[in-house]
Amino acid sequence: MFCYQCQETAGCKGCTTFGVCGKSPDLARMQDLLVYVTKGLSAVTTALRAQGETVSADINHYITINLFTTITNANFDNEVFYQRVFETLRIKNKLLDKISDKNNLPEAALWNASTREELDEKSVTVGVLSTKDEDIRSLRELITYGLKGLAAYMKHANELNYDSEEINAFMQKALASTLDDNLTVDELIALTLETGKVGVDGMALLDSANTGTYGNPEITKVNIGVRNRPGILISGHDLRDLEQLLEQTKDTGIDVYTHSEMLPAHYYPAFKKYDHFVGNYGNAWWKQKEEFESFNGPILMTTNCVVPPAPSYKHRLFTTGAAGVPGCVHIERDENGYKDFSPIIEMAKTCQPPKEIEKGEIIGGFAHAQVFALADKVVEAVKSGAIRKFFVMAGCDGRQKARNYYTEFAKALPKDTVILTAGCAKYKYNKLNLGDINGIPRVLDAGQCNDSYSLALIALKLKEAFELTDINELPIAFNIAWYEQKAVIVLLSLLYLGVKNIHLGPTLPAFLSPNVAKVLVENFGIAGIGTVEDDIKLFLE
Ligand code: FS2
Ligand code: SF4
Repeated sequence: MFCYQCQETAGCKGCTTFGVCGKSPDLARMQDLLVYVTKGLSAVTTALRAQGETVSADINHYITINLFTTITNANFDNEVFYQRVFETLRIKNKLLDKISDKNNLPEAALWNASTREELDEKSVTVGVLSTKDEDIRSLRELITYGLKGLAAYMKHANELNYDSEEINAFMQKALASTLDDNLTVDELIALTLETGKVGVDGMALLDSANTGTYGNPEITKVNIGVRNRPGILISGHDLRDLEQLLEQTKDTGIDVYTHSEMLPAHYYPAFKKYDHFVGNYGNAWWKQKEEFESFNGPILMTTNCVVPPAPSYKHRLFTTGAAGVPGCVHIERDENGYKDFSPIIEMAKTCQPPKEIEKGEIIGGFAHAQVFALADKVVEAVKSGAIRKFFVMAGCDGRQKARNYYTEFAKALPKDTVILTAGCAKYKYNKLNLGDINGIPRVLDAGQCNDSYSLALIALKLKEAFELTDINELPIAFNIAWYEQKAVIVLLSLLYLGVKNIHLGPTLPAFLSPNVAKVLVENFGIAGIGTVEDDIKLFLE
């Protein structure tokens, strides 16, 4: 196996014997094969569009979920990948009949198989290292990982009946382009930036889906303690799953708690009507082994990040959507999107209430509409000097010790600075009680990682308020933590919006070849992190 798609890749180079995340070599090669056949299918759909034909929403969605299942910590069930490869080939073979000229199609579009042995054999030949040129490989993977992140966001929007033919068509064209040996480094760099542009469109679509369905997030205090009734813990990013779970648990005597990236659900007006939606339990994804143990009740994982569960609570772990763990019950949607969560509810009734691990409240809900409502106050605080600088510290959390940098950085920031956050990165500093500036909390949480879009809108709004021509003239610094591929699409989107000098840590992606890294450094001022002391000095200069 060879995988270097996430920040925790072994030795900052690549996982070659077993994934640090728990991905086995067999799973890795089948994920590689699913990406390969999905690119092949995308080449076929792209050719069909060029012939003037339409591609159905079902096929677009199938491609989206294929990519999503290969994201770090989403799906550990190898059987799912065999099935998805077979189904992808079936869909593609049907479409191939409609192509008038097959001569220009890549090998991945024409390859076919009917037995598991054939899949096994092929899977070891189509991985990352099958692209020999280091720079081409780096750019192909950068684009592919950005598209995986975008696929995750599209899937959530699709669940709420929001979709975009332009985004789907671009994603498939870009996937097909990563198979094209005629593309030069410069052309692939241009495609990388275009991926960032469509990334903005994708995040905007999901923002419309979430806020159009559940209202605009508003300032909210979220309880982090527990009650004395049995509970269900829901994690991941899918708000439609949460809505269905809340509906189905009404009046059952069961409470519902969020974990990790589901915390921002509390900020949406639509979920406030549920008395049994009690609070947030625990921290970021990587602490789930201890926290799922002490929660005592069933846990529903709607997306990544899943940590392969310990035997002690594995029977209590359920998955849905793109998430999967062999041996755990997976709950499928029916053709109308309905999910029957009764096995989870029945189990919860037999469980002890959660063990309390903390008490108190945290505050959040500072997505674009809420911050725009406070814009006068914020602009005034900047003009008067009460706020000297904003620090965008969005992104991901992870298990590496080096990430304590972000806690120390937040603690060391001067009291006239404000942190803008989104994603699970927030857990490094959202319980530090950093105080407020004239009533504006010093940590403003916009929401999930996709709500980094809100942070970009807030920056653009400030640019307008201060009548600046360049976003980089604002008193905003970007010190972003990344882990998996959704952070890659967020990064590419920020680059597309013209944000310069982003610091990215705790380490730069292993998939950036020295030449590609050089392009990012020279054109965008991308940099890694140093010591807390040096970085604060640098940022405040
Ligand atoms: Fe955290 Fe994991 Fe949000 Fe990532 S829970 S690293 O999926 O997408 O952020
Ligand atoms: Fe390694 Fe990350 Fe790939 Fe898992 S996803 S195998 S940890 S690089």
